[in-house]
Formats: sequence, C-alpha cells, structure tokens
Amino acid sequence: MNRDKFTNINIEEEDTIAAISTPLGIGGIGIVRISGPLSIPIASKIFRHKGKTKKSPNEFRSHNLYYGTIVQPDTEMLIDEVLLAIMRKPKTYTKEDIIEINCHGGLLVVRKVLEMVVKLGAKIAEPGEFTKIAFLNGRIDLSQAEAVIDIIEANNERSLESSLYQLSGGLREKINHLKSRIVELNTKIEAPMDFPDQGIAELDKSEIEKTLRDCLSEVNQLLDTVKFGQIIKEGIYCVILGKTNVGKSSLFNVLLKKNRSIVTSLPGTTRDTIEESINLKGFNFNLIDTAGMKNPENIIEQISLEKVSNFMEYGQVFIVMFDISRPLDEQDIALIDKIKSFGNRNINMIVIENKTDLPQQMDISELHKRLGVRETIKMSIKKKTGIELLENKMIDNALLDVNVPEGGLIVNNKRHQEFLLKVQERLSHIISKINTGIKDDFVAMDLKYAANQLARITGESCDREILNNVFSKFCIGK
Ligand SMILES: Nc1nc2c(ncn2[C@@H]2O[C@H](COP(=O)(O)OP(=O)(O)O)[C@@H](O)[C@H]2O)c(=O)[nH]1
Ligand SMILES: [Mg+2]
Repeated sequence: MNRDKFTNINIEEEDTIAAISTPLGIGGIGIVRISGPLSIPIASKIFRHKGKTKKSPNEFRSHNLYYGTIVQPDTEMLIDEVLLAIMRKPKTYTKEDIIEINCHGGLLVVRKVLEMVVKLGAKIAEPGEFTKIAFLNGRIDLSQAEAVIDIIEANNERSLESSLYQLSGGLREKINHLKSRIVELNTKIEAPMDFPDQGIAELDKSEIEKTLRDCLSEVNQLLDTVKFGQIIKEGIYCVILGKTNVGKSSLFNVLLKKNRSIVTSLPGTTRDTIEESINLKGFNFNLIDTAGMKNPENIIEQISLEKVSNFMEYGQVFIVMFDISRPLDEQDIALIDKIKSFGNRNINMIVIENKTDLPQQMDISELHKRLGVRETIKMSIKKKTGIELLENKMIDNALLDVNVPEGGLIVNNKRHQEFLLKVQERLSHIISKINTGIKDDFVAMDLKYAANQLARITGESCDREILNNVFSKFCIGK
C-alpha cells in the first residue's frame, strides 16, 4: 500500500516508525510505540518472554500483553523489565501492526529502547505521524484527527465532550451528508446538459432553490456554534482594569484562590500584566491582572501600559474596578474615557465598586453617569462580599450574544470555520442569482466549488500544506 498519497512519492516498502509516546521525564512508566511491518519482528528480536524465551514473530498473539524483558539482541544484556503489547493490523490506531513497550519510566531506559529499535530498522516518528498514518490509511478523517489534538489539549469538560463527539465522527457525518446533497443536486442539474438528446427534463428553479436553502441553513447552524466553540477551546480573555490601589490584584488572587499577585497598600505594586487561568462552572477564563492605569512615569510603566492596551484589543470581558472609599479622581475619569473610546467594539464590561467595608467617599451617581451604566457590583474583597455575584456575571457576560448549543456538534476549529464560510458565501451567491436567469453551468461550477470546500474539512480532498498544518500541531508519539 502506498500510504503517502499526497506527496506523489512512491513508497515501495512501508516505513516502520517509532517514538516515545509518554512525556519525557521521570514517571511511573514510559512507553515506546512502534507502528509498521517491522514492529513485531523487532519485538521478536529484543523481547524475552518471562525474561527467558525468545518468541518468533508469528508466535505473538494479537491484542495480548506479554510480561518479560528487553535485551540487547546480540549480547543478551538486560535493558529493562517490561510489559509488551502486541496489536496486529488492521484493528489498531494506525491500521498497521503496532507494538507498545511499557518500560520503567526513566528517561534513560526509554531512550535506550528507542535507540535499539531504530538500529533494527524503525525510523523516528515525526510529531503526529501515528495519527497521520491513521488518516492516510482511512481509519479516521481529517476532522477526527484534529479532534485527537483537541482531546489532548482539552482543559475543561465541555471542550473534551465536543472533541470526543468530533472524534466519533460527528462532524464527518454531517459534512459528508451536506456534501452528498450538493453533489446530488449538481448531478441533476448537469444531466440534461451532459445528455441533451435523452430528453431529461431540466430541474425546476424552485426545487434547486429549496435544496440550496436547506443546505445553507445547515451550514449556518454549524457556523452559529463557532463562537461557543472558540470559548470552550480557547477560554475567555478577561482583563481587570482600574487605577492603582483599587484592589485589582486582591480580586485576581481571590478569583484564583491563591496568592499569585503581590498585594500591598503601596500604589503601583503591580508593574507587569499577570495572566492565569481559572475555571468557573466549566468555562475557562484567562484572567489578566494589570498595573494601574496611570500616566507612565518610567519605562517599566510605559511598557506595562502598552501591554494593557494590547489586552484591551482582544479582551472579551472587562472588569473595571473603582475604590468607593475615595472620591472619583482624574485617574478614574481617564480610565472611563479610555474604555469609552472602545465603545464601538461592544465591550462586555462589569463595573465593581470595591471597598464597601470602608466609609463611602465617592459620588456613586456621578460614577454611573460618567460610565453610562446603572448596574454595578458592590464588593468588599476584605469582607469577601460580591464575589459570587461577579463570577456569575462573568459567565453571563462571556456568553452574551453567544449561541449556546444544547450539545452535539460544535465547530471549534478555525480551519473548519474557514471552509464553512466559503461554502456559506457560495451557496448564498447562487441563491441570490437563481431567479435572475443564471445559466445552469455556472450554478454547476459553484456547486462543485462548494462541495470541494466541504471535502477539505474531512480531508477527502486536501493537499500537502493542509496536512502539514494539521499534523504539525501534534506532539511526538501521537
Ligand atoms: N478595606 C479594604 N481594603 C482592600 C479591599 N480590597 C483591597 N484592599 C487593599 O487595598 C490595597 C491595594 O490592593 P491591591 O490589590 O494591591 O490593589 P491594585 O493596585 O489595584 O492591584 C491593599 O492594601 C489591599 O489589602 C477591600 O475590599 N477593602
Ligand atoms: Mg496590583
């Protein structure tokens, strides 16, 4: 079989690849994984069953675990005591023969085993190569391969759930279904053109339009999940703003449930932006504590202020804090102006009136008037009040204007979104032209284009660049 169908390189003999599949370092076990035709012959050369018996390749039973030792084949020198898993094709991760050697988890031992395996003819696997072979051998499609990375990287339940659904083929089925509807429509449109003498009736324009609208609505439904998909995959950027000493770092630490940021009564304690991730009710927030917004007095403050401005560009939720135990001053007002200058970006802002345990000095109605908000959260970090309210508000704000799917399919991959947008654009284009006397062969051309974009999501049609992009994101040994 020539598995490298995208590189136009003819491979006579399939490679056998090997890698350390567990993280490098000290651990309970370390696994060397080998896939390809040489894997079981290699096992036969270096494995001694129960520390004694050499087995010939065909003596190993598939999907069995063997206890024994790994030895240097020419000298019989002991390398490690192991468990050896044998999995014969085709029911394996790659659809090739796979062996996994479970070593004791020290760096040196697994490296030695890997070196030996390489000497015996295996080549070191590239990042993601096992999964790439699974794709090239047709066990999974490209969207499922991508789900594998997402599962590895998932840091919250929802993200994991949606990636597992994608791995099970959820997106693939949906895309293939859509594609076959478009291809079928195209065939019907082209038939009278291809066989003009057979008297095949031309398809009614209204029938074409109906199918197109159905398909478009399915594409739109998928695209509607993108925002939510992004939230569960990448987390929500939440920036804490306020002048110095209002309690930003104190809040940051409370939300984090640890003393990460230094808190003192001295203004200007925080000089850099500090970023940490927290999980609120299953959602990941990337929380950013900032230095107080004030006129920079030195280069450190200057850089810090630039960083804050940067975060303001792509933050999704903003917590804006005021210390109500002091009168509203120029610095508060400068901050309000700064935030307002972002007005056209529809900023999700949560206003906090902090230090309510102290006597109030601030003119609250003026604050509200300047901000143009009525709803604020009264808080005392010292007394730990208002914090739960804030946490709920953070989630509400993050999900504002976001369609939250009931479950099932969520598009959380920029690559998929990109191709779906092209399909959306093309289908909308045909629909808008269908009643203006557009020629059938133009419609056919557009439909072919749309079908092709869908095929790129599943990898049915793709080029080397797409493949390299997808698999370069993987870790070694997967
Ligand atoms: N009384 C009172 N003091 C607070 C409260 N929140 C923070 N502080 C104090 O305000 C000072 C500045 O806090 P900090 O978190 O460093 O403010 P930042 O400069 O905005 O990061 C520290 O001494 C905190 O202990 C609060 O709710 N009540
Ligand atoms: Mg601070």
